[in-house]
Amino acid sequence: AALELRALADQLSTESLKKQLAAALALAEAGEVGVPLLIQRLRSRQPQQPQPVEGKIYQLLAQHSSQVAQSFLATELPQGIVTPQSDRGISYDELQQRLVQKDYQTADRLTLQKLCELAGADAIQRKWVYFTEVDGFPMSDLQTLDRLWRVYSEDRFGFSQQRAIWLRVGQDWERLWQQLAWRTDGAWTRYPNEFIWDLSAPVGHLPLSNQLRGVRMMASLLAHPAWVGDGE
Ligand code: UYC
Repeated sequence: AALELRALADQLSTESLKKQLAAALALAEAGEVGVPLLIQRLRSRQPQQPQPVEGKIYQLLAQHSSQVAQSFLATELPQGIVTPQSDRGISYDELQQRLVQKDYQTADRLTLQKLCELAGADAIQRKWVYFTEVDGFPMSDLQTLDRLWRVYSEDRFGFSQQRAIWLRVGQDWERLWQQLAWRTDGAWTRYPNEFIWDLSAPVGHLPLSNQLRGVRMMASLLAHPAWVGDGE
């Protein structure tokens, strides 16, 4: 059994994300004996480059009954595994907490709120972002938002995932909506109940960008220099 645990611990650092995630889950389900191995994986991480498996481990430890797990998180990583960077003094702590809890619906609303904060007082008032405001968004903040979503979603959600699909479909919006399941057979997916608020959603499904006022805001977001060179 000790050997099996060791093999699972090694699997936390293999190439395939799928295998990493499966090992993390198995170690969490192994009970108290798996916890030190999960903690070890977080302690040996590179803090500048948080990985999806580390987000998964953090989520598993956060919901674990183990006292060791709880005190490790509280003393060493109270905020989460992402150190948010903001050029505008914006706090991403609540967003990170919601994502840790997999409360993706609240996280989605907070993300729009953060985009409004990045755009300034007018956008906060109107509660949506005008497309011309997006160009001035700092890379650091957009990358923080994206990193948070990807790390706590098994690498499935986030703007850079939406961008990758958008490029793959030749920047064809109709095909993008289909891929994201934002539109099915010509019918818009209705907010909020028809959207999928868990990891069974297609890659890129979240965060949402309301298309009521056209595609220009999302076009500016997906074309932002923050993503260039990112997995292309
Ligand atoms: N809604 O259909 N959406 C709202 C989406 C459209 C509409 C919010 C996404 C099409 C109205 C969010 C899609 C459309 C309201 C989203 C979608 C439409 C509303 C809340 C698939 C009609 C309420 C936050 C592309 C044909 C009034 C927010 C209002 C809200 C998201 C209607 C997150 C991804 C074109 C009437 N829709 N939205 O942003 O002004 O307001 O909010 O995209």
